[in-house]
Amino acid sequence: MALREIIILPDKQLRLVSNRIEKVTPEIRKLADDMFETMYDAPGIGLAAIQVAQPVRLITMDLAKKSENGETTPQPRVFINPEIISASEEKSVYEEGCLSIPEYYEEVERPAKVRVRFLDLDGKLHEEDAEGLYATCIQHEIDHLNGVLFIDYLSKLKRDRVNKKFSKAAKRAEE
Ligand code: GNR
Ligand code: NI
Repeated sequence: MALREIIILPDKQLRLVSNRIEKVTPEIRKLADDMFETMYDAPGIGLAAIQVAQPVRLITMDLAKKSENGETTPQPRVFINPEIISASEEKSVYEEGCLSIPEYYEEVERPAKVRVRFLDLDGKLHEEDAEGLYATCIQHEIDHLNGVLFIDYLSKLKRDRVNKKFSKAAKRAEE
């Protein structure tokens, strides 16, 4: 396993739409392994492949330490080509953060429950109902696969402020 570098705002790769995975190759397995190591090291509860600059529809997640009582508690797991196939009218608000937007947290409203379809590393198809933190996290990660960031749901004022802060930091780092 190896740590990979997490790309940070304003890296334009974060806006790419990632490609579907046609076949689980040894390269994809290695990527998933490295993503787990990178995610635990960060630490984070989820990671999309584009965050380590790989534009493929692959997500790692481990909510074990974060789940609240009574919530679905998925084990460390991999989602390949995940899709939201239905979402509740009911919404919930969660304070989100993103490893590609370090140390910035804001409340985001999303559907409270979603049904998600995905493949595992054995190419086996799964369908699951997600709620609570699991629902929030899988929506946040699938957004990454579509080039969407949680700041896109905030007011223009807040988003502009964040973008400006990270653009300035990137410019300073150049010098
Ligand atoms: O580690 C993470 N925590 C988190 C908290 C609330 C909502 C979503 C997340 S995902 C984030 C890691 C990350 O950036 N994944 O893309
Ligand atoms: Ni994120």
